[in-house]
Amino acid sequence: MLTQGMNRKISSSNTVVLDESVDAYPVLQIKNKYCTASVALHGAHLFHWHPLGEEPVIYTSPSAVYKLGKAIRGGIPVCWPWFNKHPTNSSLPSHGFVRNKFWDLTAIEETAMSTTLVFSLSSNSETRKLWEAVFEVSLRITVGEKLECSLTSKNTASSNAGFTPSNSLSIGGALHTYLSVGSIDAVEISGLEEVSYIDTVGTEAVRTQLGRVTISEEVDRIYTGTTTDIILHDKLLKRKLRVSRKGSQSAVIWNPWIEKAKELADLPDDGYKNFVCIESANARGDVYLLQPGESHTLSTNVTIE
Ligand code: TA6
Repeated sequence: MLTQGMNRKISSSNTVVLDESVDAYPVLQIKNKYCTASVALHGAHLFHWHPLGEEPVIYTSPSAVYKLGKAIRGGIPVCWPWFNKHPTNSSLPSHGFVRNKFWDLTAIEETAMSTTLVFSLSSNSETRKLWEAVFEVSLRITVGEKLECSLTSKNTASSNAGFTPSNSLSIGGALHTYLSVGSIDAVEISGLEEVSYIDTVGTEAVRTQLGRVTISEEVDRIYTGTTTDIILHDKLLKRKLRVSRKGSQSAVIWNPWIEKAKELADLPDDGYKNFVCIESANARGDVYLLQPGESHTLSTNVTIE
């Protein structure tokens, strides 16, 4: 899990310490001039970001599970290389498999304004049991006054055999960001007005967003053909969170509401009141076909206004 090289990077940093308080589950605790943050090596999973002088921005369930093979309920789960169910094989894990594996810490970069952690995960015999592909995926997380997260997928197959269907990669996924809210009935989401979306609650239907998004029932929507910033207006906390995206033309808005929250063992029954997911995604038709040597970057940035 943690190599000597990783330990050296951590011990020579000024703003990152290793937290091993959970057995076999290393967490990197960050504290710099502008924020505190927590990132698990498991899933390269940021699950806490608290800018100084602000309410925490990232939501994590108090019932979250911290163990190999189970993604933390909250934070920014890295859903990759597909979003939600695999398009053709429902026996494969929902939201892909990298959020359930330990990544390598490959770099720590510190400036006066921020701390950046870089993680990577490459294909191996384990991943090939799930997905016959040769890849490297890396995640850069930068925390300071704002949060920046970018996921780069690279097709590292040899191109000796030319570009054949067997060595091209179809990449989907999402940065599945859980944003803290004062109370779910006191938020509005702008930036998606008039955008078409796939409503996946009940019988799937395609609809158009009329006005701002408000949450007063289960919401599970894939907005399509959109690249604009999405803004969460929190009337209770009196703040706006701006989510800007790159490498994404689909965005997901999710809140489980009452019944679905009860079905989630790692979320309190009333947990739905305290978050909404605004996800920078490559969902449904918004996927990228990478030939050997090609890469794609999906990013999400969160700023407080
Ligand atoms: O992003 C929305 C969604 O696809 C919902 O359908 C719901 O399943 C959510 O992700 C959480 O998925 P998870 O596998 O983390 O419980």
